[in-house]
Amino acid sequence: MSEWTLAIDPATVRVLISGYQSWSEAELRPLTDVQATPLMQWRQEQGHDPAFLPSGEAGVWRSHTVLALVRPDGGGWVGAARDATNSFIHWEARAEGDSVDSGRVRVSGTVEGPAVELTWDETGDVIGTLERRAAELGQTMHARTPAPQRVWCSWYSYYRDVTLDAMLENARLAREHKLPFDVFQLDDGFQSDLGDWFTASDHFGGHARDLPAGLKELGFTAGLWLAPFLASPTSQLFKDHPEWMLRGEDDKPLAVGYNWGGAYYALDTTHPEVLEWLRDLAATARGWGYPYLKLDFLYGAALPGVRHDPSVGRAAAYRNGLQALRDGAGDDAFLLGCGAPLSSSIGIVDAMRTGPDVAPLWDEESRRVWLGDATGPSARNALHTSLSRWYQHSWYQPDPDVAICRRELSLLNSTERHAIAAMLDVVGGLRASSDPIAMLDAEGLALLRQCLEISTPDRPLTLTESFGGALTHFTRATFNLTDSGIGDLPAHGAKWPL
Ligand code: 9PG
Repeated sequence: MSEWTLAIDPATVRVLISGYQSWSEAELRPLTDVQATPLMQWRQEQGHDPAFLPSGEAGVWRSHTVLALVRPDGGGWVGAARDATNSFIHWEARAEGDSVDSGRVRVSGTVEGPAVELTWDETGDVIGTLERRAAELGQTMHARTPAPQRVWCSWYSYYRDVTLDAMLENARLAREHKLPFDVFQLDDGFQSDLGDWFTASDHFGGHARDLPAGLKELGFTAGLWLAPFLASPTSQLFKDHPEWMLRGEDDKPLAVGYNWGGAYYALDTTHPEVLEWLRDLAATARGWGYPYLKLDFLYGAALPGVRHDPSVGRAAAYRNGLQALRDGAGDDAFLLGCGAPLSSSIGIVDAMRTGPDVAPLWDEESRRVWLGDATGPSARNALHTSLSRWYQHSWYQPDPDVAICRRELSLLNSTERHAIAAMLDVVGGLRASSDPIAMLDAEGLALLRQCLEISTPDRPLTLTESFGGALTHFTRATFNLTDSGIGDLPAHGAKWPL
């Protein structure tokens, strides 16, 4: 463990943190605030690293891979790591004392896995130093940052009820309206069970391999969602290979989350047969005609547990599993990580979800505030976290999730839809939409076209001011994530362009 003590009044310091995986919060907050941690244990392992949870304490902030502390003059300190290939890096900043005379901040950096060098810079320019250290990490890990894709994704309007016909109908309409999508991506719902990717669900109306040819004819690349490290207890995969599962101390398969109506398990990626199966899965999807894969719930392979090969640490186990998928899909496949340990994926994925899911509603306050869980789907949570990870564009193409341009099937108002569009421009990564094209009127289509315009990532103007606990002041837009208007900025709104 490396430690530093800063002689500074904690009440004057802001902290910028990045949570463990795609859905975990990233925030810019006064150091003396409370870092929320989910009240329910199952939300801890599904949204965070259970081995290094958000503290839940006032004045104690935990962050993964990088951490920054900001003084009122915009200078401060940046902690980072030289490498995250096979290690997890845990940062903690702790406020002690509360006055100019006795106040100090203690910072620690701990590496789980093979030793890596940590950097700790005092700087007059936190923004620039964090960008530089992030870029160096990206270079060391051979980050892939291909051109951002413009993706239509089935999830946020069809959810698990997606059908082959709905995919083709939306692609046909997109072509008719000359919407500039590159990829049509089929999400969760086509498969018969979690882990049984090769057999179709009853309602899908076909097989996943039936889709790519039709999309190609319409001028689109086919994309497919997989949660390749997961298996449900009802799946054939689990029945055939119980010995492939990550286990708990009790030697039983470990429940790694609750979704799809119950608990699910994860594959043990230190098992050579599992790696072979993963290579085969990705190669098969590629063979069906999907050069674009959204690889979801990847955190499952990295959870603490009992593994076939106990000499492999969990960061390395995760990375080996991800590499097997890359090997199977081919070097020229486009891989989007999701629900994934972030820095551990650099150099293997092309793009990465950098926040929780967008939803057609602004905020779910009861879950976020009362259950301490801001990893749930909402426009507010997605903006909050993706904006606070702006510097990660040197690790992969950031994917801040979909725009929502429709008015039907949505509780978002036009101010909130505009704020999502502004966020997509500022983040400057992947563009995605899930709106049924038939639901878009002229205004909706115009907003969608705007959201599909590729831009370069923007930079923050300042870290010493923020509206709503996230990084909100950029050179191209200012965001108000609070529930009240601030000057001429409406609640849940963005001033964009500035
Ligand atoms: C498909 C979806 C979409 C979406 C992904 C992911 O913690 N959770 O319970 C949780 C459930 C679903 C979820 C994220 C978190 O959404 O982000 O885009 O692909 O899976 O099931």
